[in-house]
Amino acid sequence: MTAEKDLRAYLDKLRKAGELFHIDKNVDPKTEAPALLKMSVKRGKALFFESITGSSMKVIGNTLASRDWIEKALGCGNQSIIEWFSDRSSTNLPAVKVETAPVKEVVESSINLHKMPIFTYHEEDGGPYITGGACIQKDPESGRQNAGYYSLQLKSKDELALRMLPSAQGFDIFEKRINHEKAAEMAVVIGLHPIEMLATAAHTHFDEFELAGALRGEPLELVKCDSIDVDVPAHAEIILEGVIFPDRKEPEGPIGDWLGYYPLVEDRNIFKVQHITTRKNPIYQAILSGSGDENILLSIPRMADVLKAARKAASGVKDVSLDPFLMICIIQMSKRFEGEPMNAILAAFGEVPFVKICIAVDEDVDLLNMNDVMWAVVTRTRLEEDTNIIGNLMGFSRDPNRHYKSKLAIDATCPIDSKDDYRRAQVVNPGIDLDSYLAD
Ligand SMILES: Cc1cc2nc3c(=O)[nH]c(=O)nc-3n(C[C@H](O)[C@H](O)[C@H](O)COP(=O)(O)O)c2cc1C
Ligand SMILES: [Mn+2]
Repeated sequence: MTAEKDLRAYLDKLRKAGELFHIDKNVDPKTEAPALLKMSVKRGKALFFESITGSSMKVIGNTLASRDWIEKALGCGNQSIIEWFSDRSSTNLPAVKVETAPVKEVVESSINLHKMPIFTYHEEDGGPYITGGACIQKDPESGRQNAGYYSLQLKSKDELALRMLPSAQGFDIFEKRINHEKAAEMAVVIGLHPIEMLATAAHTHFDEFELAGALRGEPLELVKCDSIDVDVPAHAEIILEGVIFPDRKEPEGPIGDWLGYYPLVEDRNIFKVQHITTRKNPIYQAILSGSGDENILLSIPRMADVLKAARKAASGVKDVSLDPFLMICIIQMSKRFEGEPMNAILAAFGEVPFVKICIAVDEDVDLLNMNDVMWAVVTRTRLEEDTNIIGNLMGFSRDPNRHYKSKLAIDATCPIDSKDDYRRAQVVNPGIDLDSYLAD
């Protein structure tokens, strides 16, 4: 099954499945929209805003809604989305260029970002932020494109402060362009289908849109920007074309993040928008930190990476789960040798810098249920023998303890030689149908 081409067709599917809330009323982008979005996240639904004060664009938030839904929507069949992502991402499929594209339907006659529905998400945020913009640049040496999500803080009608951290591949490309004395051209793409969203968030060393093609099972269609040498998805909703100033920086931040804190305000390069094209009646995409969107974008590509790495490091790895908001990774395995769980855990730390705690569990533990995982930790871990604190690894820059670079590894699997002592007590006939016994 191939996925639909664009965000609109995906939203129709969400709507038909009853997974999309719709608000017709006019809503304020600071005092109402983010809080409403947060409510919809709690209920696991996407939220469509028909009317935002000060803008004629419509907005979609919590696009990816929930893992269950996205697994169904992308047609992963009987595979988990992690296995699906892991299998498909092992090859890449180059994009095809097209001459005409829906995203060129409208060319904005003047640049005024204040007319876009850019939300201010948290009480102490430094200003409105574009959080759902896939930022695309071309490597001047290889000619390959790179995409990543970097938040952009609105500074004026045509300028944004670019929160592109030095750890991003995009930052290297920006520096290379400057060193080659090329303009640091960049396109910001808003309004993508979930497949392109997942590819953009993935940590890959080749072109993210080739990964998108592999995930889709057919090449992605790209169209050339009008004012810069960058190619963008033809079926996106909005394209901001522009240039990053190499030598002009302004304070950026704070913006409340997915760990629930405000990171430090820092000076960042300014991105100047010089050209805007959109589809007719464009749909802007808002990503709230800590939302289902962020959870899925930060976890699914990374879980696929951990699955591959852990399977190389140890035998019997069945599944992994990753909660980015808790910085915890769980590896479920059927170990053959003592020590294998620690090898798998070290592989996970190597793959994902934001994992701070990694726990290995046996196959009889439900890795999506944190209570079950903690049950395994308290009943199966001999704390002195089965845990390691590993120091001096690369930490995570958004951890409020920025200088704290240690990680906790917990082997919560049963010792092989006394496995029988750890068998779970189970009621007889656990799948019995209670309803059929209840009085009417
Ligand atoms: C919603 C969302 C917002 C993000 N915001 C930022 C950000 O502001 N700055 C940043 O450097 N990375 C941010 N990231 C992480 C990067 O997008 C991610 O690391 C990506 O792989 C970077 O791609 P690159 O290494 O190809 O540049 C964000 C990720 C998501 C899903
Ligand atoms: Mn990249």
